[in-house]
Amino acid sequence: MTELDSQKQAALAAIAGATSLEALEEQRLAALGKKGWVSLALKTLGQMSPDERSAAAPAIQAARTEIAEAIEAKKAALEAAELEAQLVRETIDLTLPAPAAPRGSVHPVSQVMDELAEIFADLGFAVATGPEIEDDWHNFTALNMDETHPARAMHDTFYFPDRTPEGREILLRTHTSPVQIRSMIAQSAPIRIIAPGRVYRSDSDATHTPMFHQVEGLVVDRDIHLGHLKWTLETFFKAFFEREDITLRLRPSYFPFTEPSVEVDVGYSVEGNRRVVGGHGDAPGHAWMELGGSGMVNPRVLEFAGLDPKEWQGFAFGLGIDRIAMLKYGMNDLRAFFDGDPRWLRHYGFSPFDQPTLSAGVGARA
Ligand code: FA5
Repeated sequence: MTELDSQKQAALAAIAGATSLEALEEQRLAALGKKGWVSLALKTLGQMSPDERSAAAPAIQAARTEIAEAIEAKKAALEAAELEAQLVRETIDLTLPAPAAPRGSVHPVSQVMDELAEIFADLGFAVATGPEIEDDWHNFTALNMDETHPARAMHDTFYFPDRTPEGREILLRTHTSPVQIRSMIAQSAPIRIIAPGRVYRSDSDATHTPMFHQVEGLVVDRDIHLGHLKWTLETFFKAFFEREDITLRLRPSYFPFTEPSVEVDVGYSVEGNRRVVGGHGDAPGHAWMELGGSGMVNPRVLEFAGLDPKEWQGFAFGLGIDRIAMLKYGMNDLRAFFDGDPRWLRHYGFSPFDQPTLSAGVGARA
């Protein structure tokens, strides 16, 4: 056996015996590294005569190839073994109960916004939105409340110190009614929209909060009358409260932007300490509860929005979303809606997986 042969046999044996990638790398350097014996043997070829070289070179080249292949094969085997060992080490015990992952829930207000958007969509209404930071022209003036109108004082308004470039006062909208104006200006008539969203008034007790939610409704078309308003609200409430015995009472009222104006009351009774909607408010054990305002759009408002009142009529309504949520789902104190107490949310929240939800669309844009 030549010296080269015995060196090769020794190297192949060491490679076969390597138990780690590090040990294998040592063997690679010892043979094929710059100062490895294969590299040194290759260097000796330079000093040989051509005849000697062609006699010696094939054996050295063959030894280099054989050792390189042996190293590659061993490397693959060691890596596979390492992976196998890792898989054994990191086995997951699927019989263990998984730790409970905290899961959020849909806020009742978002849920109710989804529900009413779906019901009104069935009646042909689109969802419209407007800014929560409004100017006093959209919030008051175009709704027939000029600067000196006493009705402005009925809304406890949060004003900003600045004005718009046109000199209008900037405020947090006190109702969703400015969306009526924006929709009429943007899309002209006919119109059939609802506008759910946040509104702000400086007000706080068990049934009033400084931020609350309303849903505006607006229909503008030809030959629209109060009967359409009553049918629309009645149909909506029957679908929303999932009861056929919903009784509405339209009570004469006053809003500068509707004429005539009617307050919308619904009959209810008290079961335990819960108010349950349904039945005639004048029946024994029943009473009426106000849910919102409504009426025929004042012709002056149509004019402000650029529509000809001789050609177009409309009805509008504004309902308190938080109030109808309390009624449907049995909460007593409105303030808890906005305390952010996770226990309240766990109790009254809805699973987003139980039914499809639009809240990302409606709530986030409003
Ligand atoms: C309005 O805001 C009118 N824009 C409604 C309207 C629209 C009338 C279109 C005619 C045509 P009002 O201030 O009454 O009206 O408020 C409407 C409803 O919002 C109330 O019936 C009540 O359900 C709710 N609401 C009013 N203030 C609060 C409050 N601070 N907290 C919670 N809900 C409130």
